[in-house]
This record gives sequence, structure tokens and C-alpha cells, in this order.
Amino acid sequence: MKLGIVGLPGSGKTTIFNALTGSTAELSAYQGGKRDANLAVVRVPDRRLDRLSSMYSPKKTTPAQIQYVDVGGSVSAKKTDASMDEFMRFIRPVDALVHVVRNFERAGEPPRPAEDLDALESEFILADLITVENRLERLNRETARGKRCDPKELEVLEECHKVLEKGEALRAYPDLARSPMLRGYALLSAKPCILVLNSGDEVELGATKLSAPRGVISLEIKGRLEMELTQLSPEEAVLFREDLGLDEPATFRLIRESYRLLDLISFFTVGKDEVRAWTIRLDTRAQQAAGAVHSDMERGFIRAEVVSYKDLMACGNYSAAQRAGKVRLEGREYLVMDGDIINFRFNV
Ligand SMILES: Nc1nc2c(ncn2[C@@H]2O[C@H](COP(=O)(O)OP(=O)(O)O)[C@@H](O)[C@H]2O)c(=O)[nH]1
Ligand SMILES: [Mg+2]
Repeated sequence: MKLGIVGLPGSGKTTIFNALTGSTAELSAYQGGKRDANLAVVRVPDRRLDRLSSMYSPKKTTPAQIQYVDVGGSVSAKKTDASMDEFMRFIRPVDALVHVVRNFERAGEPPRPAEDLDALESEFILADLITVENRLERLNRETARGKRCDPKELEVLEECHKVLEKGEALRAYPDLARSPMLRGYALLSAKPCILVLNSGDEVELGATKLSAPRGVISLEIKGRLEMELTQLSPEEAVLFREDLGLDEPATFRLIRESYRLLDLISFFTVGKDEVRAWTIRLDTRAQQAAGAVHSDMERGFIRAEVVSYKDLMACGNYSAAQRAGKVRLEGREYLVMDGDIINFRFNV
């Protein structure tokens, strides 16, 4: 699962990327726009995994992971095709967007989060409009030449066209945005999106009112501050956070929201060797979930031995949970729930 960090040049994309990933990628100078994309795999913070790890003291604890890419530059339908192609090469495969908006003064320019948000959002919508129009033209040409095309595709594209022409993002219409017909187009405004208000150190959190477009989750992060905190030693960082009255890193929330945005949940496997979080989509059945761990487990699936995280913690340990009747045997059709601890029984 991969999220792309987008935003106007100088909005703090690389800063947020560094805060998220603990990396030290180079920041752009004023008006810069580093061309190379930064890519990092991030551990999904999960207190449940930490507590399971204390319970089992395994040799290895493996968190769920999620990828972020800091694209650099920004899309503009007005730009040359080459820079557009480059942007699209990075952004097309991402599952969702993190849209960073500047909320700090830079080189004497006061923050204008609402305008900035709208400016880039409009570019995405325009880029999609062009894609959809090109495709529609082509379909119409082919139809005129007597080639048969899927009427459903035409219908979905016409519908997209109407939305985009009104200047609205496709994600505001979730059924349309998720249409299988659109899968190949990687339309930007159809991708799920988290809005990050990147506030300066001096900004009072919560004081800036910025209304997110329909279907967009928003959160506020002091990007530079969070980035600087990730660059301290863990001991120093804890002291600093206490001083500033900060709880966990703000980026943890962003990572968790990314997970939720993509309709992802975690289940756990536990044991002396490894305690591990596995990522699956919401509404995954037990047999398919077994496949996340190993294809043999999916193929030879017999039953899933399941206990919820809450029940396990309430009982204190696995055998107590068994005695209390909290460990269930579930079949292949069982819909795995977030926080399930699963032991797959299989036979190959
Ligand atoms: N004051 C302040 N400056 C920031 C913040 N985030 C980024 N900057 C500065 O804005 C400039 C551009 O940041 P960068 O992350 O490179 O932006 P990008 O072009 O979107 O990747 C750099 O000089 C950063 O130090 C912030 O939260 N507060
Ligand atoms: Mg950058």
C-alpha cells in the first residue's frame, strides 16, 4: 500500500515525509522543487502489537507497513508534457494521496491554506478532465468507425465528465470514483485523500479553520517541529515532547488515518518466535487472510482459531482465554475483524 505526498512547491512535502519516515531527505530551497522522488516504508504504530509483544516476549516483533512517496514538483495541466509524465509516473500507482498545505509564513508570504488547497485540487480536477475528454473522444472516434465499445465505460466516463466540469473532485462521489471501469485511468481526483495542514511552530493548533473538500479527512501537523523531533535521540525526544505537552508524534495519527483511508485492518499472529501484525482489507474472509501469511495456509486452510485482542487482554493470557471460552474456531467464510489474533490450522 502506497500513499503519495503531494502539495504546492514549498508546502512542506519533504518535511512531512521526513517527519513520517524519520529520513533526512533534502528540503527544497524557496520556490525549489526537488525532482527526485523520495520513497520510504513506514512501520504502522500500534499499541496492541506492543502489548502483545510484552505478553509473548518473542524473538522478533514485526509491525504492519505502509509506503510513502514524496513526489516532488507538482502537477499542472499547463506544464510541459514531460514534467506531467514524470509526475504521473510516480503518482499513478499510489493508492491514496496526502495533500500537504502550507500554514506558515514563508519568505514574507503569509499562509493562504484555503487558496493553496483549492489551487492544487483544481489542477488535479483539470488533469482528470483532460484524461477523460481524451478517452471520450477516442471512444467516439472508434464507435464512428464501427468499432464496438463498452457502453458502460462510455456511461461512466460521461458521468465523470459532468462532475469534473462542475469543478468537483471525483472522490466526492465514492460509487463513481470506485467504479471498476475507471481502474486503468488512475484519475487523481478519484484517489482517496488526507489533507495535512502543515502549521508553523508559532501557530496555535486548532486555530486555523480550513474546511476539507467532501470525502477528505483532514489533520493538522506541525511538520517542521515533528521532523526535528524525529532527528533527536529517542530519550531526548521523549523529554522534549513532555516539555511541549505533546503526546505521541502527530505523524502516528497520519499513519493510522492512512490505514483507515485505505480500508485496511490488522490481524495478529503470536508465538515465541514472532509476534506480527498483518495487513488486510476490511471484509476479508479467514481463508484469504491466511494467504497474507503464507499461500500454503490459504490452500490448505482448515480452520482459524480466533480470539479478539480485547478478550485476550481481559483474560490475561491465551490459556485463560481458552478456559473462558473466548477462543473460537472459525471457518473459511469468517470475516476477519480488526485486532483478531489468529492461529491458522492448515494441511498441505
Ligand atoms: N516555519 C516552517 N517552515 C517550514 C515548515 N515545513 C516546511 N518548512 C520550510 O519550508 C521550506 C520548504 O519545505 P519542503 O519540505 O522542502 O517543501 P516541499 O517543496 O513541499 O517539499 C523549507 O525551507 C522548510 O524548512 C513548518 O512547519 N514551519
Ligand atoms: Mg520537496
